[in-house]
Amino acid sequence: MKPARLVVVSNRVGPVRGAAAAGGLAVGLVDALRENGGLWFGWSGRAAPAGRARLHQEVAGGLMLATLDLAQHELDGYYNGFCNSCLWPLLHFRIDLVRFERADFDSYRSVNARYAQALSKLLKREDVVWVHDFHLVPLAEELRQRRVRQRIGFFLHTPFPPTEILTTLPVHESLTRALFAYDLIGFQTPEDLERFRNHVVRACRGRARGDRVSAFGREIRVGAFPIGIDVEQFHRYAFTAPGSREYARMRRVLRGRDQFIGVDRLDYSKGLLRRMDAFGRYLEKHPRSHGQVIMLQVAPVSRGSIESYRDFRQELDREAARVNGRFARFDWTPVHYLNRALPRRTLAGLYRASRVGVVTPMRDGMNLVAMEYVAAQDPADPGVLVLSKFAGASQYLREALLVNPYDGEETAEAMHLAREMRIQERRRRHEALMRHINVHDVGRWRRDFIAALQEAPAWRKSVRKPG
Ligand code: ADQ
Repeated sequence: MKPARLVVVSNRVGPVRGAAAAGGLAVGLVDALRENGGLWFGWSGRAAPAGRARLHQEVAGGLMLATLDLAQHELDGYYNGFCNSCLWPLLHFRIDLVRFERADFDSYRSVNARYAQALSKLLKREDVVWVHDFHLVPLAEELRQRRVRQRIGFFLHTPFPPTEILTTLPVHESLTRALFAYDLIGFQTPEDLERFRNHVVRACRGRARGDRVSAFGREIRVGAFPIGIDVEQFHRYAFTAPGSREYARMRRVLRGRDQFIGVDRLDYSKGLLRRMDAFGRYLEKHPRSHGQVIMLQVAPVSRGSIESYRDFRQELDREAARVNGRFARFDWTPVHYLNRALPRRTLAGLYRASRVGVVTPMRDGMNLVAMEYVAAQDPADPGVLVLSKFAGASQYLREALLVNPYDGEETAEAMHLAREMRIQERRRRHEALMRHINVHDVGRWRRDFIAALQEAPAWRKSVRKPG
């Protein structure tokens, strides 16, 4: 059954027309909206002077877009402050990097209230509302206070941390209570779901039975909905790449060398420092690889205005330079490092031209790069994926070479095994990985979530008191 209208709310809206080029999530959401005649609501991406923050409405590619400007002080408090300097590290188990400021939390609440105020006026009676990610936890609670009774679901793209970590946040109860204003909460993996259930029971005196969780006087539905990629689109790019001039150039540059590839936003959760270190260990242990392999790391700058990100970037520059300084020869530079976003077609070609995909985050909700790398491979001669045990994707992509990214020796050894792996085993693993990626694609993710949201019981003010 299709909802009368789907309303998607996410911090960033669009692009709609260039969604295929932006890739990942944008494609999945645009398709969901197209199927369900939808509205997409969120931040405009612009900072406006205080008091002049406006709501923009437009029709783009057949969809309604409604976006709000944020004032600079809101971007500082809500976005750079509470979202990216407090919640993001906390959700990735990095209490050491968390910077909690009550003023930032107040800003987070007030931006969510402002979003709710604007959105509540746009909603129709039969709408189904799907809210995305940690920027917007209090949105449903704010909407409920404005008498919104439609079904509202929430999907968390990041991991859900253990209760011991979450409860270090002084406002954890306020956030958990806010989650109970949704009708359905979706997580990436059964492990995240289990940690949420455990948190509700241990920290909130709630109850958890199957897909029902109750606390704060409400019972809601929960589930694991693993996100996937748009496989067809990636195949199209990767399978046409070998005929292109750009691809021929990529091969020429390699001159028969084996390429290891990493593609990540420049974020400390992605494990780039330890990956460089592991690559250095690999080179040290396998001198015969010298001159024969290169590591291409593509890492566009992300959240560059936040101090911890700037520090991290400098450290990474140093680490890449250290490996190059130690091993490079006049005719061979082992680490190639690009700080840029690339078009999807180029990315697909680079994946395909790479013998090993190195995806080693310290912690990650899912990780779409791992799936993109596999989907881009030539099934007759596929490359090998080295994947962190701490990415959500490792729960599903069991035939990758799974590593503990904290163990540099183990990661280096996996790089070696990946490069040396015989073709029969590469094919066997690739086939098994593709079975998951084909079945659990982005279309299935959104259809499963929307169906579960529609089946969730309608909002009632107070259901069961936890007993
Ligand atoms: P991210 O942390 O952004 O997403 P990921 O899942 O790897 O991580 O997705 C990144 C996307 O950006 C991929 O589609 C990738 O191709 C693209 N990308 C990265 N570097 C690029 C570059 N240089 N040029 C062009 N494109 C680039 C969050 C969570 C993840 C979760 C996703 C989806 O942190 O855990 O998997 O949402 O839920």
